[in-house]
Amino acid sequence: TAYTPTKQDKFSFGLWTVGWTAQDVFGSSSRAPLDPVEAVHKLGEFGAYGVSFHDDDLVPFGTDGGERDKLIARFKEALDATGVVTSMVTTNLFGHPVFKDGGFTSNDRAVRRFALAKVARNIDLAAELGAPVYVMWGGREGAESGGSKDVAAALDRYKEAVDVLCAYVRERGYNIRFALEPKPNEPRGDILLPTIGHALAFINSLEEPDRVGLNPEVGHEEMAGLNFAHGIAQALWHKKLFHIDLNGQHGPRFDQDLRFGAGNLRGAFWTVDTLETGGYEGVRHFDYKPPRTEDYDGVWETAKACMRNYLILKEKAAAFRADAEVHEALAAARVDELRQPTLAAGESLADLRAEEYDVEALAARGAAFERLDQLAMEHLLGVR
Ligand code: GLO
Ligand code: NI
Ligand code: NI
Ligand code: NI
Repeated sequence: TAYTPTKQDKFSFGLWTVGWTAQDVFGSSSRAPLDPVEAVHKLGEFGAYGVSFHDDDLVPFGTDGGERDKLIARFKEALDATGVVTSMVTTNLFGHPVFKDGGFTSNDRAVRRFALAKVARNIDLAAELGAPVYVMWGGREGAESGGSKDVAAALDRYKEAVDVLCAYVRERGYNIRFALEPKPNEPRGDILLPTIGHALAFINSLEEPDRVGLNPEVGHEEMAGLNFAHGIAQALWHKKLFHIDLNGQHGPRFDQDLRFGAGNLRGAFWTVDTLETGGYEGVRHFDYKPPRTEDYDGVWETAKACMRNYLILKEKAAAFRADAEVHEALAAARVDELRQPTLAAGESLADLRAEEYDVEALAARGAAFERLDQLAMEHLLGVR
């Protein structure tokens, strides 16, 4: 039936999303821990294509040797039984107090060395499980105060870490690309690489920039007051949209991690439109947190709703793009004209300077954007 996800839709979920036990800054857990094996079975049953995880989601921090192997083996069995794939792997460099000043950019050099060793071990597991993308979210890479962090030195160390890890996957022959996840703040007062734009610029300074792209998250850009659809459109333009974290957010406040479609619904519509028309080929990955109010029935509702909302919005966006009146409105708004180079072949600035311009007439032309936007709104509201 309509809006029922299949593996072709390439939906994936972090184990830490449905598995969040809902402890927050003001209160303890409201849900019992979820076995990763059960998470895989449930998500597979609902039609998900993949799962992602932090090392510590699968193997609690400090678990070694035989016990670690056992946990990995039963996880693999669940993947085999359900056909769910490992679509992304990442490292928890934020939970343990050792990372209180960051992993790659901690002022404490011994902590930085431990952090890199922790990532390398988990990259081996990612390769073993066939994960194509390895995410780096530097949630603790930052500061609360001005004097405590030498930002230039921190960026040197950030670059050193990413360069060393790029060399590692190259030497091992792993088929893994890295994706940096920007976030402006929370848990640190200010986080390094705060937005898509900062992270794109940082990638250019790396030794092997082709191995590194982005994992932008809806809520993170919106916390910074930015337009997420524009952000991912630019990431796609740079060929750097390697992965995505879809969720919902109500403007610049704490990281709400609502299910996809909640929060800024109009933003979600343009996000889906951009992903579906902009050549994105990765998974549609949800990074959200089922609210603390919910029991596991509520958790599964939110997981299904993320996928359902994506499929509903995909249908709405496709209907918008197919609508004859929208085609007219797009033409009236000269949207296609923007694809024409400003200078014709063979022209130079001298030709432009020689031309006569009726500036008043140009200024008097309406842009006709509001009709177009109203049509989009009416598709979204379900009245067209
Ligand atoms: C937190 C981040 C976090 C990352 C995850 C993957 O705000 O969104 O959930 O996505 O650690 O590295
Ligand atoms: Ni987040
Ligand atoms: Ni995220
Ligand atoms: Ni978030």
